[in-house]
Amino acid sequence: MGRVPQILERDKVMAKRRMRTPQERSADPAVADLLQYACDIECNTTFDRADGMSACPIGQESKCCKNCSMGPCRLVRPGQTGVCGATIDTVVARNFARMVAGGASAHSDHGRGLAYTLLEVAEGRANDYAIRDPRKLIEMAGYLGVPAEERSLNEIAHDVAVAALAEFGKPHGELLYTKRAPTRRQQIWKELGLTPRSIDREVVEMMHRTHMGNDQDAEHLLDQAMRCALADGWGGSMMGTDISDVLFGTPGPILGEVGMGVLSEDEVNIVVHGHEPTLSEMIVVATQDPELIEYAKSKGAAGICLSGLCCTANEIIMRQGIPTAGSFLQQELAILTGAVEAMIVDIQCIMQGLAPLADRFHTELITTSPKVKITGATHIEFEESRALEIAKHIVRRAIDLFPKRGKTYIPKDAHATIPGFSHEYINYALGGTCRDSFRPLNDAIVDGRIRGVAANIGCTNARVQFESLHRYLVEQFIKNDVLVVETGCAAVAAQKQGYMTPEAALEIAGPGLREVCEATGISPVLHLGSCVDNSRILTVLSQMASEGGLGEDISDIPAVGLAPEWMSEKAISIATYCVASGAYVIMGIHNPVAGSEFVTDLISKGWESKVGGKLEFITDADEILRRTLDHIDEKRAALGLPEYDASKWGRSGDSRMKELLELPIEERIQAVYGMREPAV
Ligand code: BF8
Repeated sequence: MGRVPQILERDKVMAKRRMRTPQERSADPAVADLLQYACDIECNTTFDRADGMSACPIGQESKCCKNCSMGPCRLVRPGQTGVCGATIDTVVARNFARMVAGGASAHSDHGRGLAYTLLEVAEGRANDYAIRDPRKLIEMAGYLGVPAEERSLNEIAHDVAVAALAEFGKPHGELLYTKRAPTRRQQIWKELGLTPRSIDREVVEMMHRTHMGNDQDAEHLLDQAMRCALADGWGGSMMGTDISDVLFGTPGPILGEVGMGVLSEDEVNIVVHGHEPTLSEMIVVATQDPELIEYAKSKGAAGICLSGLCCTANEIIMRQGIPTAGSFLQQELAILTGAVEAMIVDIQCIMQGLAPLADRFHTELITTSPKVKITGATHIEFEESRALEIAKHIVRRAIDLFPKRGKTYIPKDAHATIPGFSHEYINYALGGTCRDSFRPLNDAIVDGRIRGVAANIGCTNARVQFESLHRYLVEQFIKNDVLVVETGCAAVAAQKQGYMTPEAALEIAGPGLREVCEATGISPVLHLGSCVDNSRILTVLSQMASEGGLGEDISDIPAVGLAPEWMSEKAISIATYCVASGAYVIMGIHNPVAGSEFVTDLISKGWESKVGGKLEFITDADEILRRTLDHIDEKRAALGLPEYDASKWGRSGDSRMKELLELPIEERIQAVYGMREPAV
């Protein structure tokens, strides 16, 4: 056991609280090791701050309203209302709805940024970028009603970008991408008035309706929360994913490495952190520039080592194979290693604690987005028209810091992974070259080799042991023949467990899932990308529904969505759009609507009878597992599928996978996934 972290001078006020040991704070031993090191060198991290300050019990259950200056009102006694008379149900529903609006705005503004980049590329004003997946561009054109025949790629890209931007604020009509949902789902939305009109409109209306003196009916408020979330999932996020694929390539399987051990002892370490691939993709190019590599050598470094954190990491590992240093709660730890010359951040999930921490080391924290400045950080604003020039400037600054590097502490922790399972690649992997199709996946579920699907997504959260829920649940799912798909920080956890390699199938997957993995070469846990790429899960589910054999709607599929360690408003928006799309979603940590029994019931049983999906907050890992498997089995029964029976499978004797696993990993990737298309 490690020592209990020391209480730093400025935290003495917290001294009465028990601080967790590093092992209690993290299920990842390498992270626990770094937390011990943080304690040894007296560095304060998010874990110390979480231990030192309890979550506000009133706010935690949404029993506080601060939407006007007659409050804030704390509704802590039965029947108590706010000064304006707002009931607890209204207050709780409003708070939840505002979380949805916050999350939807973040994802969608990210998508808007990409649409502007596409426009600049089409107009010849961002020449460091190119259209790398023309097929996807033409597919987008189809969804957005843009003519593609006998037109140049730039002409199509221009009109696609303009049409995408119009989806944010068009005065009439409905979001065009909602047509990608199964027909039955579209009907449900239409009947209930939930089809989003335009993205900004739904977010603005949500904020308007939660302003003092407006919508004061919990159910009505939460209907708009669903419409707002749908504008994120089937709008901002989905277009963000598509445009990223158009500009940077649609991902396919690629070899990567994950863990803090990807940081280099003798090279210049540059860590990119945040969400937008526009910046990180240019940093990738700059770090591979021979001139800059020579410059790094002139400063005594062996070269340049680029790695990623959070969703930026997901974006660049699945397209370029750039290693991932870690997820959300590892951002401070990366700096703590003393080995990072520059941490380059753009938007979302960036802790302000990074700035004072960087001050203790030689690390430069560089903000780059016009939307994000952090006091104490260096701001170098990124412009698409000068993308590579700016990226090179930033890399050069990082190199200049290498001679100032002091003592380092990099855990030996790096795990092989094969990310990059886009919708298109899953189609290929499971369908085969001549029959792009989800048929074999559906068949595997129908016959029971695959019991069902779990989409385990979302954040890590300093209030619970780091990755403990992700690690436990994903392992149990695959042991129980549940195929797992992952995005965001959850995906980082599974990669560190080694579950995104086919070896995991042989080692721990249940017998049916193992047969499918053996036959197709996929791993039992598939990496679908960043949080914006949860939209890929929507399109995968839609195609499964329309493929046949699993009902006619997303709500019929034996699948569950989970965010057991969520922390951000984006996670709430994702959960809400998944539920509104028909999915059962389980989130952990705490129930943010616990203040109202009515709202808690409404988003579970109420939403289930309304839209077929439901949202529940459950903290116990075994209960999450039980409910997930029960739901999958109930959906199987409702479809008339055979009862799940593990004893039927696992006698295939297919030795091809074993042979392949003996090959060096690069050769194996070529042999199993050799169809990965090079970037155009
Ligand atoms: O968008 S999973 S901590 S990094 S919010 Fe943030 Fe949560 Fe990570 Fe990506 Ni998503």
